[in-house]
Amino acid sequence: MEYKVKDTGLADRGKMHIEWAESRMPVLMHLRDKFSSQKPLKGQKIAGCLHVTKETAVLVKTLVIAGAEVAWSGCNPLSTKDDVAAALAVEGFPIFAWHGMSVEEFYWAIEKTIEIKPTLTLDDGADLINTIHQKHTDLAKEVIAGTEETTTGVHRLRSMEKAGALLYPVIAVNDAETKWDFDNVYGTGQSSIDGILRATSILLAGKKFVVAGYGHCGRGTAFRARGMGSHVIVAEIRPIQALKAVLDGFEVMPMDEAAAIGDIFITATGMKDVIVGRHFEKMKDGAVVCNTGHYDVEINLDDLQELSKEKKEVRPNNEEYTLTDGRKIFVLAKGRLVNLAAAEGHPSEVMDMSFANQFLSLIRCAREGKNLDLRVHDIPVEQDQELARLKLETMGIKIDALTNDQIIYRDDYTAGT
Ligand code: RBV
Repeated sequence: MEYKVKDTGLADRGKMHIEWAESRMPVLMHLRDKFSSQKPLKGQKIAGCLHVTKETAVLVKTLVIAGAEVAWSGCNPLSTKDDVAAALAVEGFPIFAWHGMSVEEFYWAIEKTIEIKPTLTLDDGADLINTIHQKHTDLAKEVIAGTEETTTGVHRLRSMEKAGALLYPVIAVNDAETKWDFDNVYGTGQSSIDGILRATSILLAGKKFVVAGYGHCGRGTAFRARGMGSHVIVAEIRPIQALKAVLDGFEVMPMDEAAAIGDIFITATGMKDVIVGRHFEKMKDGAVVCNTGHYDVEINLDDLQELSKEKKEVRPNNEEYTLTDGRKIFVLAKGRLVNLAAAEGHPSEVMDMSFANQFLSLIRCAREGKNLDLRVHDIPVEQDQELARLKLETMGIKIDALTNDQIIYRDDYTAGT
């Protein structure tokens, strides 16, 4: 079995982290148990491209227990937890991921996973699907379907669908309510704050905290920053999202204005060039800038480099740029997602639902075989509700149910005042 990780000597620590995650992911563990004898993924070869974290390890092990053969790479050069990767390698999983890999190594790793000749693919950001579509169209014919974990990836896949470029169907796991209303909101909110704190150790209370983008991720981050006592400012381009931010009690203004005010900036937009040269020119001395969107395109670091005379790493994941006028701006995690690069990504409890959705979606693909239409599919509502029900059950929380009489009332369109 081939693999490439940083250091297999880290495996013991990785194994403990994975066990810790397993103890916090009861829904996925329940499904693992449920499908362990049935083996619905038997005969399936799954290439996966998703952050190598303790939570992902729980998913990978679950897929194999359900009968699949897997090959795995990380979906970001800075998000791999080397101890977890080591544990997976030592346990016999073909894994190609290490922290700090170059962009060339990143694509090399994806190519290694494609050697498995996948029947199913699992993406976070659509880099694996893209590689298959661009370089292995012959192999795409053999792929039954794929799944996509994140907003940016689903966006790209919908563009591919529109352009008629999609070669096999994909399930948009991101768009499940039990994914984006939890992982994207509470996961990103907590883990982004976690990343900022680990990289800076600064006090959040009293700081002007600028959040660019008020989608699920930005909203989660804004709420958690407020919870820590920051004064939160939101920058948006969409009127409805901006209005939501206003009514949620945040100050809303364009980035051109916020740039001069903020102490901490975080981008969560999925768009490129959200913070560029003219913003850096206005920023206060000591401003901290980071990103929690999928790609490292939101903060234009070339612009910052051009304005700077010196750059040095002052703490792990924290680079100080000294501008020619003497001001210092601190960039976290090289503008890559701060929550995964500087911290451990979303907490296990929330990845529990995201990855349960991944697992059930891959089982659905295997069951459907070639019957799925060639398009981007949503998660069935029943799956969403069932996962929420299971999650509540594992939390020991009971809820009400409608009586028959209430169901009749609900469906009776003649009822009035
Ligand atoms: N994400 N995974 C983790 N702990 O494994 N944390 C975050 C983890 C995923 C999350 O689902 C999001 O959609 C994606 O990373 C962004 O790349």
